[in-house]
Amino acid sequence: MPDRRRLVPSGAARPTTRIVHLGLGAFFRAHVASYLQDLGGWGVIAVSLRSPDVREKLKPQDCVYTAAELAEGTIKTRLIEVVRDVLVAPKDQQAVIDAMCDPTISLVSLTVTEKGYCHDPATGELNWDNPDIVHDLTHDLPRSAPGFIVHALQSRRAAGVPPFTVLSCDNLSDNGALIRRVTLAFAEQVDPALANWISETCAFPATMVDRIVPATTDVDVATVTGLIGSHDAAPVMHEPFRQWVIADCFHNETFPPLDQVGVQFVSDVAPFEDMKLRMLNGTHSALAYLGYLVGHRTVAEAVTDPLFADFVRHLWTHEIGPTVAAPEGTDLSAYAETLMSRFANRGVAHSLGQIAMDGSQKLPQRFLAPIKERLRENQRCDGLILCVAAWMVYVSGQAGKIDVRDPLAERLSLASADPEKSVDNILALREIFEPALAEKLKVPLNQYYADLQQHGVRDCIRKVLS
Ligand code: CS2
Repeated sequence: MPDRRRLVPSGAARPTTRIVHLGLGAFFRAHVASYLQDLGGWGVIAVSLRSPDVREKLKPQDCVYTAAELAEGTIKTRLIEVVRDVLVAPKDQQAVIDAMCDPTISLVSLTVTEKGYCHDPATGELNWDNPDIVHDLTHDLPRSAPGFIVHALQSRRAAGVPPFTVLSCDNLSDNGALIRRVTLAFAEQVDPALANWISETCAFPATMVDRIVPATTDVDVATVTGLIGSHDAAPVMHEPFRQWVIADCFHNETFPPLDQVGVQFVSDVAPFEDMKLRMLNGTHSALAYLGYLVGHRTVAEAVTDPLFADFVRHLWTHEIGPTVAAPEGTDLSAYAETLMSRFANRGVAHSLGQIAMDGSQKLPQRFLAPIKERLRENQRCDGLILCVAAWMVYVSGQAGKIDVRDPLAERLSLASADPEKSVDNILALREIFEPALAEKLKVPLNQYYADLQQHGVRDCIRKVLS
């Protein structure tokens, strides 16, 4: 864009760095950073754990970028200036550790997606065979999120610096307990005394985060550039809604007073998290697999298809809703209707392919946990089982027609190579399915898998609704 001036900071004072954030995706920049921008005073060193792309775009514009709020027919832009520096972990490992060890850093937050926890999704335990964990246990400088956290805490302890708080902001059940568990397991291997110190002194509050943030496209870059009159190489697009609920386990100056900007500090995050993870993320994944197979490409497109809207409402009312112990005072059907209008927002082009990614890491908390509860109580959950079958069809890749992105993609493709045995082979993947649940799902999943191929998605949905 040689004819456009590059985006520059506004000139307002920038906040001092007090947070290191791992995982520089669009979600962090549209959610966590937007709250910090409202709050003021808390700057962030953002770390990309993999690709240097965003750094290359952000650094020339001094790490500022536009957050564009997408309502139907209108776009509101806002400059976000809380990111003070960007590091790329594979290249700047020591710099990342140094930043995390700086005594002025009191918080390390994470949006590294489900697979970034290097855990076994079926059990929630650290996966010792994860290649990043194998690497981190045999090298001085880490590359995984748990590896960076443990190395940095080890250096802080050695230097007599108190630990930072670790704040997981990913869509995982009991995310605080999960990051605590994988951190302690890793630390135990490095030095049991370190694990002990972490266990006694370091806080890992649970959180629930919510904002729909589609991946930024080239068209978005051009649109934002047109709106703001200068070239922003790294804008983020997001819906108007946002919510952040954090477990209230600290009352001191080491944690940003986010309650001043609408974040809820609560004693128990679980009801918020269960509700959001199952109602929102669960039906997102339902739409992703079933919708994709009939040719829909965005969430808004899928829910304006009446059969899909009915199916999502069926899941909320009859299968998922009954498993959710909503937070006190929450009307679950009103929550569901708000979700429907958020999904239907045509301003947000939220691609089903984006949501379908990493299904092996998402299935347990989105589909399998509610299925387990429904089966235990002898209640129907055929809609949810259909969603799992649709995921199985999706990950079979349909002879190269679907670009399956998943850390287990290779094993999923091998498992589904023989159409007669696909379901049983996929059910045998212990990282995803516990043996007892796999056994219970064998018959209905084989049935739905065959029905999906023979009669198609629409017939199967009609069968569930009938
Ligand atoms: C989505 C989430 O990609 C996905 O799996 O379900 O990113 C979803 O948009 C957010 O959790 C909404 O808060």
